[in-house]
Amino acid sequence: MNNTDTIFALSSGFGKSGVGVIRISGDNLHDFFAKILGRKKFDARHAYFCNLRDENGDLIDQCIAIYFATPNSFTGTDVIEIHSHGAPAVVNKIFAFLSAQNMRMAEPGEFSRRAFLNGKMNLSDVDGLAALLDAQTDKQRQFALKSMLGRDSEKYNDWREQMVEIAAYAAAILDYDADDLPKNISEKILAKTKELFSEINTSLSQYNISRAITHGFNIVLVGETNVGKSSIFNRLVGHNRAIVSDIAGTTRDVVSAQIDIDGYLVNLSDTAGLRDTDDKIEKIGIDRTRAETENADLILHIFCDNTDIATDNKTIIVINKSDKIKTRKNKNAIYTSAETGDGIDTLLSAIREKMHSMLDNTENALVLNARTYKLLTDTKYELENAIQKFDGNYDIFAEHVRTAADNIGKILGTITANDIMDATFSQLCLGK
Ligand SMILES: Nc1nc2c(ncn2[C@@H]2O[C@H](COP(=O)(O)OP(=O)(O)OP(=O)(O)O)[C@@H](O)[C@H]2O)c(=O)[nH]1
Ligand SMILES: [Mg+2]
Repeated sequence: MNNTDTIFALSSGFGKSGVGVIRISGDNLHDFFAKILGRKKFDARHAYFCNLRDENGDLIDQCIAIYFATPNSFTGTDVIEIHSHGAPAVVNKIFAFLSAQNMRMAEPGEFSRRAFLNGKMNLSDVDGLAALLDAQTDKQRQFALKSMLGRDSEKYNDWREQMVEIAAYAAAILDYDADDLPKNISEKILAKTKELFSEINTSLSQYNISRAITHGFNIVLVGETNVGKSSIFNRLVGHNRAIVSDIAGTTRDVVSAQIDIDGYLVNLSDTAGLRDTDDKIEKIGIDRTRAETENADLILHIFCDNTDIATDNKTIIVINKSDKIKTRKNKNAIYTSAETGDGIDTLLSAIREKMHSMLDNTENALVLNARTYKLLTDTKYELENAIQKFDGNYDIFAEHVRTAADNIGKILGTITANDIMDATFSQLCLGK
């Protein structure tokens, strides 16, 4: 991948659409823009009407074209946006024209990569952008947008700066007289490290929240065969997605559907009924049920009699076929009838309550993915080591905190070990 090539891609969705937006990024696009516009003078960030013509002068399409001059563009390079009609034939013709101009099709994520290399975004912002582009529901949009606009990187930068400062003071304790340093500096840096450790620990504990918002809140229906799991599943999804029959063991595989509840993405899974069986396929299905249960944020345990079993916070006990039950003895269960619709609203309210109690008021949760979670976990362990193994040796303490800061730097994609070293004394005021 060459970062100085001129690259292009369709930035809008491919397919029949009113407008297609083709983005071009390169080092000097000024003359090319003048050529397609047929005028020498133009302003950057100004929309121009353009009769886009191929090499033979034949009209390709009537477009709007905008020129963004480096560094004031998404990628930091020169950028041109061509807004053509969205028909695939038009877009393909423009692609052929651009290829003939010594430009090439961008690789996936190459525009963002340039934005990162040109300092327009750090890796954490890029993670936020990726989450935003994936957003299907309103809550996902809100969550990702904050991250993309730098809320997460602000927090990472703040943590990192504090760690650099702590490491610098720890190193200074070795090299300077106590009189030259702020009062009680050793206690202060230890306390500060403990504070950071606890903040990072809290953020890590919110990983599940981040996962549930970005990838969906997992709800799994489990229970014995024939209790009506698939029937309830269909009620919740709103159509007959899963097969229902009075034959025990109808559902053998996991059947999933995504629904939007109050702006949250919900992954709802119907599973194979639990029973002792010799059937090879059914057994595999039952194993899958168990695996789904492990990944569940909420389990709907379905029965069809007045069962009274203990439950945990992650489970809602549902007693189905209420149309056949005379007395409702279980006060902790929700009685439903997938047949008549009785109790389905109550069940939905209970689901909502569980979901909101896990996911609401988590404005401060970081958008964590596997990469950032791993690096943040490493950071936590470095701080933990700094605190727990501290025996008056500030050298080792500083080293742990520096490594912790390095890990945060890796999250942002902005740091090398030298960076920390350089920062150590230059940015500090040692009290004199
Ligand atoms: N009377 C009554 N029958 C129901 C109700 N819900 C489901 N049934 C019937 O119970 C039978 C089993 O329903 P399913 O939804 O297939 O049950 P399941 O738990 O998914 O069963 P498996 O997939 O075999 O584990 C079907 O004949 C349904 O029509 C209900 O609320 N009342
Ligand atoms: Mg079923």
